[in-house]
Amino acid sequence: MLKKKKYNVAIVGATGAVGKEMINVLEERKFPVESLRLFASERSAGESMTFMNQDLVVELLQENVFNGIDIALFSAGEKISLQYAPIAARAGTVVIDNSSAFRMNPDIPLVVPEVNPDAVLKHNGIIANPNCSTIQMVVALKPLHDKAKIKRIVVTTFQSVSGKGKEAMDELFEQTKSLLSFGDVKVEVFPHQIAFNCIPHIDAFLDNAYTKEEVKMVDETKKIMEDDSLRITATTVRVPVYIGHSESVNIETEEHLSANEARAILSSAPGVLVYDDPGRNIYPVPVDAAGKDEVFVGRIREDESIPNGLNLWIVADNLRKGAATNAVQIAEILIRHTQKR
Ligand code: NAP
Ligand code: 12T
Repeated sequence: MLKKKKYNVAIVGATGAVGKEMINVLEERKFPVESLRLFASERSAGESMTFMNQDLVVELLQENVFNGIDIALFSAGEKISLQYAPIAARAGTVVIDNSSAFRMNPDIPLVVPEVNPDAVLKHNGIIANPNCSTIQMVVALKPLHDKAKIKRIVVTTFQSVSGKGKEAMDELFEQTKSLLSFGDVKVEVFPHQIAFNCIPHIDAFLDNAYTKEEVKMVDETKKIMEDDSLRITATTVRVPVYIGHSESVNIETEEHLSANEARAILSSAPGVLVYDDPGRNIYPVPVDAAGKDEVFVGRIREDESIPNGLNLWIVADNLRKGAATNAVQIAEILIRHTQKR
C-alpha cells in the first residue's frame, strides 16, 4: 500500500453489529477516507447507510470488488473471511479481519495497538483483530506484566449478547418482552433462555470440555503478549447485558505488586481508565462503558491467599475497543507507516 492523503476503504459486513460501529468509528476518529464502500449479503444489498452525512448504498460482496480498495475492515464471520480475505489481499488490499479465521496463523500479525503495535508492520496483506474478551484483558494486563511479570491468569468473563451479533440482541429483547408479559420464550440464537439467565457456554465446545471462546482467550493472549510461558485458564459466560463485556481477573506475578502500585501503573497506562473508589460505589459497569473506547478497571485488590496476587474487574465496550475501535487503530498505524514513494 502506498502513502496517500486519503484512502479507499471498504467494510465487509457493514450492516452487522460490529460493521455499523466501524462506520461510526471511522467518522469519529476522522480517518482519512477518500471513498467508503459497504458490503454485505443479498439480505441487505441495496439498503442505504450514512457516513459523514452521505448516503451510501450497501453492495453485494463479490470476488471482484476489491480492485482499488486500500484497506478493508472485515466483520462478516469466519467463513466469509476465509473465502474473501485472501482474494482481497491478492488484489493489493490490506485486510484487517475481525473474525477468528487467521488469528493464530503464525504468519499473520494479531494486534492490540496499546500492546504490540509493531507487529502490524510484519503483515502480508492480512492483519487479525483479536477476540473482544482478549483485547480488553491484555490492554489492562500488559502494563502490570511489564512491571512485575505475570506468571498465571485466571479469568471469568460476563459477556454481553452483542458479541454474538444483531440477531442475538433481538433475541434478548424478544425474550425479555415476552416474559414480562407472561408469554413463552423462543430459544433460537443462544443454547438456552438468555433473558434473566447466565449461560456458561460461548462458541462451540471442544474435546477438552473448554469452549472455543475460552481457548481463544488463552492462545491469543500469549501471542499478543509475546510470552508462551504465561499460564492462563478461562471460563466464559454469556449474561443478559446488551453491550459491554466484564471480566473478573486474578493474576499471580513474579514480583510483588501492591494494589496501590497496580492502581498507579494503570492510571497512566494507554487506553485504560481506573474507576476504583469502593467507598463511593465507584467501579466499572458495562452500562457506563458502552459507547466508550477505553478499557475500564476497578476492584483492584490484593489476593490474600498467595504472596504475589491481584484481583481486578475489567470492563469495555465489546463492539468498540473489542472490535471496531481496535480495527481502526490498526488501520491508523498502517497508514502512519506506509512508504512514501
Ligand atoms: P452480525 O451482527 O450478525 O453481522 C454480520 C454481518 O456479516 C452483517 O453485515 C451481514 O450482512 C454480514 N454477512 C453475513 N453473511 C454474509 C455473506 N454471505 N456475504 C456478505 N456479508 C455477510 O455479526 P457481528 O457481531 O457484527 O460479527 C461479525 C463478525 O465479527 C464475526 O466474525 C464475529 O466473530 C466477529 N466479531 C469479532 C469481535 C471481536 O472479538 N473482535 C467481536 C464481535 C464480533 P447482512 O446484513 O446481509 O446479513
Ligand atoms: N462466538 O471474534 O459469541 O471469535 O460473543 C467474538 C464473539 C466469536 C470471535 C460471541 C464469538 C467471536 C463471539
